[in-house]
Parts: sequence; C-alpha cells; structure tokens
Amino acid sequence: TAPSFLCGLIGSGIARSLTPTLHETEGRAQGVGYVYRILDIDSRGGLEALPRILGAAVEFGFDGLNVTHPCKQAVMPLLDDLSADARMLGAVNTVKIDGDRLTGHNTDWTGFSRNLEIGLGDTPLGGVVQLGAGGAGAAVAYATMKRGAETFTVIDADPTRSAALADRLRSQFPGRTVASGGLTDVSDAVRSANGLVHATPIGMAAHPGIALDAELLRPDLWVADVVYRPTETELLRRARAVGARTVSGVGMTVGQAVDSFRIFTGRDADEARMTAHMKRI
Ligand code: SKM
Repeated sequence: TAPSFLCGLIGSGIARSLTPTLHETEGRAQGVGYVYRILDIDSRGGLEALPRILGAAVEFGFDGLNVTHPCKQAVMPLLDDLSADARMLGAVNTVKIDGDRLTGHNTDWTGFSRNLEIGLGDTPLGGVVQLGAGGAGAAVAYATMKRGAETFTVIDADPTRSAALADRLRSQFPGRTVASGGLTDVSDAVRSANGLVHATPIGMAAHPGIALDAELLRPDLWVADVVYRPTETELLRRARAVGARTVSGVGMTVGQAVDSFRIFTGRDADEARMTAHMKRI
C-alpha cells in the first residue's frame, strides 16, 4: 500500500492559509495519502495552548507540523533538537516528528534562498537594502546574507526593530557590513544598492500600495518581494516597468512548502507543479 502522511499548521489566524492545499495536492499527485490540518491556536486557548497542541499531534501520530506566527520562537524550547540554521536564526517553521522526538527546522530562509537563486541565477547580489525587519524579514535577511550579499542595510518604520535585526546579523555573519535605519534612510540606501528585498506587508490586498517612492526603481536594481498575494504586487509591476529584474514572493511560499514536504515525507516535491498549483488557487 502507498504510504500516508499526517501533517498540520500551528499558528494564529491561519484559516485561509494556502499551505494545506499545496501539501495535499502534491501528495495526491505523488499517489500517497496526505492529510494536512489547520491547528489554529485562537480557538484552543492561544499561545499557552501550544505545548498541549504539540503533545496532541505527537499522540495522534502526526509526521510533522509547520509553525507560523506567533509560535515560531515559542515552539523552540518545546523541541528535542534544532537544525543548525534554525538555531542560528532563532525561529522554527517546520517540526519533524519521529515517534516522540521533535526536531525544528526553518524552511522560510531555504525557500527564499532558492527563490533568489531561481530568479537571479548566479548574478552577484552586491549591496542589498531590505525594507521590513519583522518575522519574514529575519529569515529573508539570513538567506540574503548566506547567498553572499556584500553589504546589507535593513530599514524598518520602527528603527529599533531594524537595529535589533542588524545586530543579530552582525553576530551571525561576523566581518560583514550591516547597517540599519528608519524610513528617512530609504532613498539614500536604495540609490547606493544593487538589490532591494521587500519584506513589509505593503502591497498585500489588505495593505495596498508600495513601500517606497517608485521613482527610486531603476533598471539595474534587482527587486525581490515576499508578498505573494497578489502574485504581482505594485512594487514588482513598477520595477518590471522600468526594466528591473524581479523575483516574486510566490517562490518563497512554494519554496518553504517544498522543503517542509521533503522534511515531513522524505520525498522530493515537484516545485514546478506546486508553483503551477499555487498560481491556480
Ligand atoms: O513559514 C511559513 C509556514 O510554513 C506556513 C505559513 C502559512 O501557511 O501561512 C506561513 C509561513 O509562516
């Protein structure tokens, strides 16, 4: 008989997540049984319920869990082991369950890293400016540094938040040049950068618009977005219009699912098939 897998997503406000259908559709395409459940902490007592939900998943024989906001740090002390990168990043979005042994991984950064690789090939990243230092920001900054950004400037509307991320990156990547700033620093930073990573919620359907003055976009500036809905944000549209190379957020969402699928099942997911599915839903 074909193998079967039981997985899920723990977090808050996740009823409309696309991850369950990405996993289940890929499982079906591979001819294996695959059930992927939403385990929303909001209806189960909030963050305090996390140990209980995790324990229940182990008891019920789950193979693995994705973990999203606001549980990516809170889950860490509940695990037996962490991948080196998850430990370094200080965030877990994927938990592999083997019997009663729980191992934490992070596929947000691997997903974004491969997305950059697919989108930009082996073009050197050069100097990079990133807008947004929140949860997604930490993972994409880590990926960008790992892929060899020469210099890195992180900007956030809350400069204490960008300063904190910059401090973390300096200790993760000793010897590399990392700067931080607030919104008044955007123009100068973008003018002297080769690439722009956008990691704020602006551009999502609920937060329409663009996070910087579109006049700052230029043909020789590559632009990567983490926002994946809509698939073409205003930022990407304007960047493409001036002839810039663009990398869409769809790839990061698919990339984290591909990597989590492999961790949960030991099987490779078909990235092109998952991307096609993601664009259909
Ligand atoms: O890290 C991912 C997570 O694996 C799944 C997810 C979702 O489905 O909303 C969001 C991200 O945090």
